Amino acid sequence: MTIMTGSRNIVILTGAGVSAESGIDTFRDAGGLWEKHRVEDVATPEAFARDPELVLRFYDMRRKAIQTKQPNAAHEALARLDREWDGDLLIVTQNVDDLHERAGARNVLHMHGTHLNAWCTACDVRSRWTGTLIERPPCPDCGEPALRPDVVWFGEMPYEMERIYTALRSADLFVSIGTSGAVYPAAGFVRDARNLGVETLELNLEPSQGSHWFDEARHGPASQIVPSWVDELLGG
Ligand code: BJW
Repeated sequence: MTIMTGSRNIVILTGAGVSAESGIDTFRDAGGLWEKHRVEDVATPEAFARDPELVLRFYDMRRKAIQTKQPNAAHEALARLDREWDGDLLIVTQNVDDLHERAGARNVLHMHGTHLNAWCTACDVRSRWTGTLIERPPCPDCGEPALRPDVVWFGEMPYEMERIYTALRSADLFVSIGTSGAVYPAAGFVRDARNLGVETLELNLEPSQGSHWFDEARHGPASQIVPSWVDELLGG
């Protein structure tokens, strides 16, 4: 099946698998983050209220690590598509790293937030943050020691849902890359897209939990299958 030849507006959802070959741990693969840390201990607002030091240490460690990583061929290919595609294109990433941007992509929406922001729970201002939070530094805006990682934990509302659904409503093609399809609402986008009559394509190492919902699925490492799909799309 060859889909997408007539596509003009594209929404791309990315997950941890797109950054795996850059050396950033995924969550649910063997050896992934949720094997080493319990979700309930580090990725809920209740965990942060109960043991802020544990949570801040977990995110400080990951914020430091991502700054040593580099975009891979999948990020580069998506940045090229972002540059050269003449329809609308939105990259909705669940990832909190900045590798799409460092590869040069411009139309990126971080629905689960970003490691490189701190969010002040006192004044609600977000500030770029590359250092640590464990020492409870003052907010650059209001001075209160009330900063938390600007990431979306379980039970919190992902960012910019309206903008995502607006893009899906005018899309011709929805592409899901490197995500297990385990976490909602992102895992539901494929069904939302189908209901809207949008064609759907999965690019993942292996079939995801929702693989059967896609019109087409291609399986393999993102660094290989994403560049070849982008070549196909831009060449066709
Ligand atoms: C490769 C590869 C390679 C590897 N190449 N591929 C019951 C039913 C339905 C929903 C719920 C429910 N109970 C609770 C909920 C809601 C809950 C939820 O979904 N829970 C599930 C566990 C069931 N969701 C929420 O709470 C969300 N909020 C919410 O729903 O608000 C209400 C709402 C209502 C209506 C509309 C809108 C909102 C919030 C979810 C927040 C998720 N946060 C995290 C942490 C972020 C910060 C951090 O990084 O620490 O986000 S959890 C974690 O999972 C992270 C990720 O973004 C997210 C998804 O993970 P991802 O990216 O898919 O990674 P993996 O590891 O799962 O998969 C990697 C994939 O890559 C695999 O398939 C590999 O095969 C593949 N791969 N190497 C290509 N080289």
